Amino acid sequence: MSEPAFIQVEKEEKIGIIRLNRPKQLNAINRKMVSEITQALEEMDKDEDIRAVVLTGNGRAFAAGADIDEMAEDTSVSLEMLNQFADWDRIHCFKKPLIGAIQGFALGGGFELALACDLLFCGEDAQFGFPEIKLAVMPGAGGTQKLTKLMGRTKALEWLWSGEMMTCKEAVKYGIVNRVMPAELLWEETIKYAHTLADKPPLSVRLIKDAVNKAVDYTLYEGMQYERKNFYLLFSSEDQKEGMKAFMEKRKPDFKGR
Ligand code: CO8
Repeated sequence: MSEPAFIQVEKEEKIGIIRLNRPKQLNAINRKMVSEITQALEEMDKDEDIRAVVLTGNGRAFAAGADIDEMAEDTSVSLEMLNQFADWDRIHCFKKPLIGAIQGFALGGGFELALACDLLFCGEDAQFGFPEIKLAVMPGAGGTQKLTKLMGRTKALEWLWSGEMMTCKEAVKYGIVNRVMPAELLWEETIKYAHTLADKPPLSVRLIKDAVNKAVDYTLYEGMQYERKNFYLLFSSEDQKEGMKAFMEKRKPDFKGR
């Protein structure tokens, strides 16, 4: 990947790190930034050493939304021709665990990017919301769909129509956020958690994510059939033999991701 302009990409042992890096604009998400995130994720998906990825923002916000300056002159036709959501869709194809470490604002497209993560850890200063209605638009990268699936139709409508920000405590109550902690502990705790996940057998981690994602859209019957296929699949891995052998030999397993 050539040097990205709007994100920073790092690797810490088995953890990939992506930092949104437009702090002066509160990490407002422009199109180039989305394609940089997508490209970084795709490279990390292929990197066998990386077992989990943490996504965060530099400065006082995670991301205050899509870049309003960039969108202001768009038309329906220009948006259709740009097909910018193809990049957003690719974020959802990422197979490894993606953990969001959220500080400050996660608004509009920034909230949608947070909702594209598998787990969200946030500092006590985090605030989430969809202020699009104040700009006479609406969420476009999955916000209406994901919020509704998380909190139910009536609550989602209330938040989306008001455009107000919810606190991290409200976000926990609605099942949006996994953990809230003092802002100064956010990074340390998120990385610590990512390392524990990185030590788990990677194929199990991956196929569990795959099956859980199906639960959102499939009927219970379809989901259970799908789960079964993934369950069988794991029995052709070396890690399954190693995991069960190590249990019987009363030793720590050594998982290779094969
Ligand atoms: N776009 C562009 N610039 C922004 C954005 C943004 N979304 N948010 C903040 N900035 C800029 C400000 O313009 C300001 O720049 P400057 O210093 O040059 O004036 C700088 O960041 C700092 O912001 P503020 O001075 O406003 O900081 P405050 O602490 O006073 O306020 C707020 C913080 C409340 C977050 C305020 O900045 C704000 O309301 N921002 C806009 C929030 C918003 O409306 N977000 C939704 C945008 S629309 C959207 O996300 C649609 C998504 C559709 C799908 C994705 C498609 C790509």
